[in-house]
Amino acid sequence: MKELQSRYPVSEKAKAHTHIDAATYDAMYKQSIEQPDVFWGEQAKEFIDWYQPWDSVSKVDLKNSEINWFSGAKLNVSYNCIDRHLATKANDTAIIFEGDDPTEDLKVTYQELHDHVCRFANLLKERGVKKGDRVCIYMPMIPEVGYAMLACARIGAIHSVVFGGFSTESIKARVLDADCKVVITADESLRGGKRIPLKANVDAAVADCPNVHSVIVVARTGGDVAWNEKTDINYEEAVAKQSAICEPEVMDAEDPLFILYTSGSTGTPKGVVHTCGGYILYAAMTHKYVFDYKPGEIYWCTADAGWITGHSYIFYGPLANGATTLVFEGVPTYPDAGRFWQVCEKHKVNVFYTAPTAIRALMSVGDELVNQSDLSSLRLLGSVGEPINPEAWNWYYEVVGKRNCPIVDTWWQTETGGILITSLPGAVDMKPGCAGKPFFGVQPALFDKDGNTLEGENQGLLVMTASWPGQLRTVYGDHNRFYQTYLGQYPGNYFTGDGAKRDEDGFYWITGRVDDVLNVSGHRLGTAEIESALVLHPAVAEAAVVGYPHEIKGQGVYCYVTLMGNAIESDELNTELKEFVAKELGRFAKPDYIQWAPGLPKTRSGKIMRRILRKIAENDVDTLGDTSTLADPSVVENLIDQRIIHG
Ligand code: 6R9
Repeated sequence: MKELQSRYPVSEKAKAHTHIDAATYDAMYKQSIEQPDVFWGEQAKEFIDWYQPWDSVSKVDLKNSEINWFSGAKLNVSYNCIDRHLATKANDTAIIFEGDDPTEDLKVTYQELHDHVCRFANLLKERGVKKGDRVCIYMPMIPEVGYAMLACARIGAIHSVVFGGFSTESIKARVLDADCKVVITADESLRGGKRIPLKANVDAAVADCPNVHSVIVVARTGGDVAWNEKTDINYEEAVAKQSAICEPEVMDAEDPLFILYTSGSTGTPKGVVHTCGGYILYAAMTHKYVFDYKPGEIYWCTADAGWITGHSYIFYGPLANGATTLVFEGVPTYPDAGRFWQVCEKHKVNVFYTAPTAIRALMSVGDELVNQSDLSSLRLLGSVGEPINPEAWNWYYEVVGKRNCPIVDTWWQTETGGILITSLPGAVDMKPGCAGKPFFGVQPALFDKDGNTLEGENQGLLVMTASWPGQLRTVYGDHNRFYQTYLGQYPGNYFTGDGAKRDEDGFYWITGRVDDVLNVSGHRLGTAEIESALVLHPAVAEAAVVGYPHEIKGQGVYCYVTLMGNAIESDELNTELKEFVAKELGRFAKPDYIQWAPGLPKTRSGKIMRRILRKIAENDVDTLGDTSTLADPSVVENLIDQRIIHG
């Protein structure tokens, strides 16, 4: 492998393909900052079809948590993702489905997508779903998850997609928080040849959700499921009776489009709310420019629909642009660790967007499986979810992209709706490990913890000093929490929760979360959530959870557990507690290590000193820092002695 360069200039090939060259980027960025309303007004006309124009482009007051884009304008997101393409693209492929089983695939044209979505929308209406109602979607990665989302958008219902890897408890909490009355699910999902009982998980969840009156069940595997005649609806039978015409509901630009729950540093997950107009504009525009998407190209984002990346860059952004988007049901390692590359060859994928954790895992099995597939269709590679370490970047660039594909390292969040910082492929040089430069209209700044602006080459807390159309508008049911979490810390600014460095060229390098949020295989997990799950177990008195660097997952989960007086430390209990967390939260949250902690290091005021726990978990015990505020220093010595040394 060639030596890693610290900077890769924009290639001639990328320049020849791009919508946005360096000069255009500079000019457009300048206008987007100096005349945001003029800029966004023009973009909104170019990217989106509106039933009625806006009264004002932006009405934003971050200090008072008021964010409005395109007030007064009317549109429908499903119309923008489907109907408007029918005149020219009815027979073009909208969705390529690639099943878990490599022999199973399917193409869905825009006309077929239209008909599926309309039938589904009519079914929802028949079940009494109206504009503004919340619908929970807990589905495998099959085209129907997209139909369900777009059907909600069509009738103005607000979807809340719950990742198919979440457990019963997580579904229940989300259904109750948003008071969803309808749940859309499947009998089972298929991942890596294994069946996961989605319907059974929903059944257990809705047993405690008295307002759920309908559970719509897609038959994915045909597996046996319990059937409740009062609530359960067989999707295939029910949609067959529906008309393939459903007029889109005329929505206000600021009507909610969806809720998506995400982990924070405290309390239960927050229902991030995105609205119709600003979100769809931002998703469409970033999809076109960041991936330099051109009509006819095959685009594949490997995320799950249960995360924001699946929302914005599998469904909404690509479909708004009339793209062909690939929906993959399986996992990167089934039937073998060459699956991603086999799928790229099979469907002649041009743009491939995945996460560093997947890249690291596939890198660890070697180059051979990559080289067995013909990857000559690839034009551009993307990365999202966590910082990509330069070694993984280099492998992605050399072995997967054959030095022929730019890599876009895209930094963004559930809350931002779309990509905020990245290097536009035809305009900005690439630096491995560096997210790059702000997208149009995005104004990053670095603050110290007191909110002073840090100028020039510097490192600090990453904030946004101005709004952009894709920004979240509130936390569902708790506008005050929205303010406290994002806007109140540095009034007038959006606080990201991430730290960053800005280099001499004005490029941003994300250093990771500065709060108690872990990033495990690209999944956001609050340490507080794992702690709350642990203390639900009768043997656990107290728990503290920290992250540590993990070669493949980015971060691993390390727990310190203090048992109840009558409980006894044992390997069996250790395993049981790990399984308990997996059951409460989902398998991806399963702790890597649990260390028994007779006591936890606390300040005299009783605050757990996580800084010390992190050091011990990282096996970096020589520089514990200031320990003078510890109530009982012997606690730390014990934890150091008993620490788990991992590879
Ligand atoms: C899109 C998504 C958001 C958090 C974010 C940051 C981390 C995402 C990144 C990245 C470095 C990147 N993150 N992309 N860190 N470089 N390119 O992942 O949303 O699940 O809400 O996570 O992920 O820490 O704050 P979400």
